[in-house]
Amino acid sequence: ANAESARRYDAIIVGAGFSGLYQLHMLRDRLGLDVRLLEAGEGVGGTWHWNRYPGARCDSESYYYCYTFSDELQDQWQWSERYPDHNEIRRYLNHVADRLELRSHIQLGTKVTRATYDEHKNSWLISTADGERFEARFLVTAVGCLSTANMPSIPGLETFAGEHYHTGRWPAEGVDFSGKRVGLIGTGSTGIQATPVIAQQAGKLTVFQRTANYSVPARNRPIGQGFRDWVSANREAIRAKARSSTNGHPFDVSDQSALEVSDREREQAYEAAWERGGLRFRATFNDLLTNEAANETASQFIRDKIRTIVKDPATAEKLTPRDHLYATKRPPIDTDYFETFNRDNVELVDVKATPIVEIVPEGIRTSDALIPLDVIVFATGFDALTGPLLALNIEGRGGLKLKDAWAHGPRTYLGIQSPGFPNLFTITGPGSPSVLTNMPIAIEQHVEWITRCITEMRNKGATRIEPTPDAAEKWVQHVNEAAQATLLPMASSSWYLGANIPGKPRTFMPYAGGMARYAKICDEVASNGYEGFVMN
Ligand code: NA7
Repeated sequence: ANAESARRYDAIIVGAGFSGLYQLHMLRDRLGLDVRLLEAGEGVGGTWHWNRYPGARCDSESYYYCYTFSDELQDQWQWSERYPDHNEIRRYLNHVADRLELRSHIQLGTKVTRATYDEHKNSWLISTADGERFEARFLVTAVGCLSTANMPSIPGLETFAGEHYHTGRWPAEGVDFSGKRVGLIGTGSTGIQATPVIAQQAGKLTVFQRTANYSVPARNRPIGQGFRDWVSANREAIRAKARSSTNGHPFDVSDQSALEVSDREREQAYEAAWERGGLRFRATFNDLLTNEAANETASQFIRDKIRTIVKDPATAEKLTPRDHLYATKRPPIDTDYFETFNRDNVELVDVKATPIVEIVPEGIRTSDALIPLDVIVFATGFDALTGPLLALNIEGRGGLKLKDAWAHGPRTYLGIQSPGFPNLFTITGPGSPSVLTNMPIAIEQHVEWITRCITEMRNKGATRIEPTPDAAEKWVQHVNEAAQATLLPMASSSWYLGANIPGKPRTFMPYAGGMARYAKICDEVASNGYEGFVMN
C-alpha cells in the first residue's frame, strides 16, 4: 500500500469514549477542522463499551461523572442512581453522540494498528486492521488508561473445557452463570464489584485472591428529585470545586490530621464516612495519603470492619490486607463484598498460600487442590496507561518507536506529548493525573488544553509542536517527586507502578500532584508561549 491511497484529514482521533467524543466535538465544531474518529469497538462508550461484567459500575458519583462543558447537555440528562452502572453510562455517551451529532464523523469497528510520523510531509500515517489508511496533521489518542486487558499466562488455559472471560472484554449478550461453578481471579475494583453479583447467580463461586484489598461500602441508591434539584441549582459550584480539587471530585477534604484528634473523634469520623460510603472515605482526614501513621488508623479501621462482617475467622483473616496501606493502590468501593463471603456457595482461595499451578480441562489446579469449574472470570486488570498507547505501534521522527522511547518508563511532557513524536497528543497520557482523578474532569481539561494549543498554532501559522527532551526530562522528574511526596509508591504491587505486568518498567506513571495544581501548570505553560515545547 502507498500513502497516495490514504484519506486525508486535519486530525485523526483514536477512541470514542469520554475523551474522543469531546475532542471530536471541539476540533470539528469549535475549530472547524476536518476530523475523523476511529474506534475499534462496534459502538461508542470507550471503556464502558467493553466493561459490561456483572456489577460494572462507576466509583465516581453520577452527578459529577459526566461532561460539564455544556449546560444544555446537563439539562437533557437525568441519572437514576448515585453511582451509574455501565448500561446507564453507555446510554449517556450514546445520547451525547446523538445530541452533538457526532456519529457521521465516527468510524466504528476500526482498529488502528500502526501510526507513523512522516517528517517530510509533517503528517501522521495511520493504518487499520482492515488495511485502511489515513493521513492527518494531528493525531490525538483518546484510548483510555485501563483498556488493554491483562491476561495472565497461566499454563493450560487453552485446555480448559469451560468458558472463560476477561471482565474488560465482556460479551455484549452477557454470560449466564445460573447453577454454574464459577472461578473468579482477581480482587481489584473489578473483582470486588463482580463477586457479590456473580455469587447471587452462580451455583458455586470460588474467588482466587492474590492480594487482599481494602474496600469501603459504596452505599449506592436511587437518586431522588430533591437531589437532582440541588445539583441543578449548584452546578457551577460543583464544577468549580471538582476542578480545584486534588482528585477531580467535588467534595471537601477534611482540614484535620488523623493524628490531631482524639481516638474517639477519629473513630466517629471513620464510622460516619463508612456509613456515607464511597471514595470520599479517603477525605476523612487530610493526611491519609501522606502520613503513614495517619493512614494506618484508616487501614486498621477497615481491617476491623472486615473482621466484624466476615463470620468465618479463617476467611476474615485471609481477606484482611496487611501488605499495603489503604488507598495506596486504587481503593475499591463495594456493595456487599465482604458480606458475600458469608454465603454458603462462596469460597476464597488465597493464591499466595496455595498458588495456581495450572488450568486443566476440569478447572483450576492450585498447589493443594483441583477446583472444578464451568466458567473462569479473569478480573485481572489492565496493562495500565502505557499499554493502550504502545498497542498503536506508534513511530515518530526518524523511525523512533514509542516502545523504545519508553523502554525505561513513559517520558512525556505534561502527559500530553512526548519528544520525538510531533503533533501527537495523548489525552490522559502517563504523567497526567488521569487515573488518580474523576476521569471526565481530567479529560475536559486535557481536551480543552489541546484545543487551545491547536487554535494558537493556527493563529501563529505554526504546523508542528513537540516538547524538548529537556522539558520531558524535568517533567518525568517532577512526576516522580510528586509521587514520592505521597504514600502511593509504597504499594509495591500496584498498577500505578506497572507492577502487575511481568517485565514492565517499574515507574510511578500518573501525576500525583493533584488535578488543580496540574491544570495550573498546564495553563501557565500555554500562557508562557508553550514553554518547553518547540512550535513552528
Ligand atoms: P486491578 O486493580 O489491577 O486488579 C486486578 C486483580 O487481579 C488484582 O487483585 C491482582 O492481584 C489480580 N491478579 C492479576 N494477575 C493475577 C494472577 N496472575 N494471578 C492472580 N491474581 C492476579 O484491576 P481491576 O480491573 O480490578 O481495576 C482496574 C481499574 O479499573 C480500577 O482500579 C478502577 O480505576 C477501574 P494483585 O493485587 O496484583 O496481587
